[in-house]
Amino acid sequence: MTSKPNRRVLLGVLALGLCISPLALAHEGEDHGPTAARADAHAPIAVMGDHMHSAGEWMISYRFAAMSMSGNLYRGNSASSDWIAENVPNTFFGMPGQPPTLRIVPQEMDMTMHMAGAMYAPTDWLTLMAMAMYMEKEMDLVTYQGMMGTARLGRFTTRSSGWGDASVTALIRLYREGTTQVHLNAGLSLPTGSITETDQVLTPMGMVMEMRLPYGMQLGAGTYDAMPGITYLDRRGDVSWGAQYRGTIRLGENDEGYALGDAHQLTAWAAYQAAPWISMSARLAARTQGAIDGRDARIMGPVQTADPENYGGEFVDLSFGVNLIGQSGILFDHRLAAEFILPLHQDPNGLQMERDWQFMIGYQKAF
Ligand SMILES: [Cu+2]
Repeated sequence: MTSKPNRRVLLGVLALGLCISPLALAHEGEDHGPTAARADAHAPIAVMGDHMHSAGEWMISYRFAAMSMSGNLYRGNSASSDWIAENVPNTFFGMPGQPPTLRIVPQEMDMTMHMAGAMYAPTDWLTLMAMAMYMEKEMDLVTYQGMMGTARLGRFTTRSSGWGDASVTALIRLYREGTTQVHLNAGLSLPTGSITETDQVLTPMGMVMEMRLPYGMQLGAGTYDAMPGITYLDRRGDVSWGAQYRGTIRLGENDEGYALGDAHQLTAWAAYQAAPWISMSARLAARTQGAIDGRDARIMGPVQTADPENYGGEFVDLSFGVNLIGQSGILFDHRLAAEFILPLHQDPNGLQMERDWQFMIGYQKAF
């Protein structure tokens, strides 16, 4: 049931990689022009704000990301849909028409993101960065008939799409000595993404109603968020490594009366540069995020995603990536990178969908 567009993306990446490699190889050793940057001068593509630029330099970037989830985890263990429908309490029970247990159970979720970024360094110790994002979310759910039992009424799909939250970041150099570099990431996320998306929902009573979608299907946080961070980079020969901390601290609550949980992420990676045009990386990332604080009075229903407690948790991911950079000809200094992200450990709060994988591909060009 995994969606076909995602497979097409994977094939596309492989094809691009195959196209670039012979070209880069063919020109190796006959390049008398300016030297291109190293492939491993940038961190794996899913790490944001990893590098700085020299004074006067610009960079534009485009990233595409896909993420897939299926099945459910309840307090860390796999839970079947039927079991959830009969056993997990509905936090809205007691309000008119609300059944005692959850009667609508998410089956699958797919998310895609398009991210456009620009970087500019007014001076050597400062690089400015802006990012905008467009997202598409899709969730398949099963509705169980009535107030109890495991009779399935039907399956339906909810969708949302539009601009997500934009961000602006200043990267401030703290230290550079030889190959060792450390910089601060001072970011601000702007509430440009919608938090009032609606779609049609099949209720346990068999009605189809237009409702506000749960928190996880909204496109933005609705809050200004501080994004502090610090990044460390180093290298020896063809091996490079780095580490980054990044926080997301919600500054107050949004117009609908809640704030997503604060998040903290620590990631570390190592890359091996097999040739100047290609480096391969492995990366570990640990992330912790709090549950949602407050609630949106319009988000209600016998479904896990309507409960603010069923958000956040602790997650550890393992990623494998490749960075390519053209060394000559028309590909000179064009970067293409991809990263495949697998969950190593997931301990989501309450009841949440299980994360399967994430994938990101990005293009970058400096001027
Ligand atoms: Cu850049």
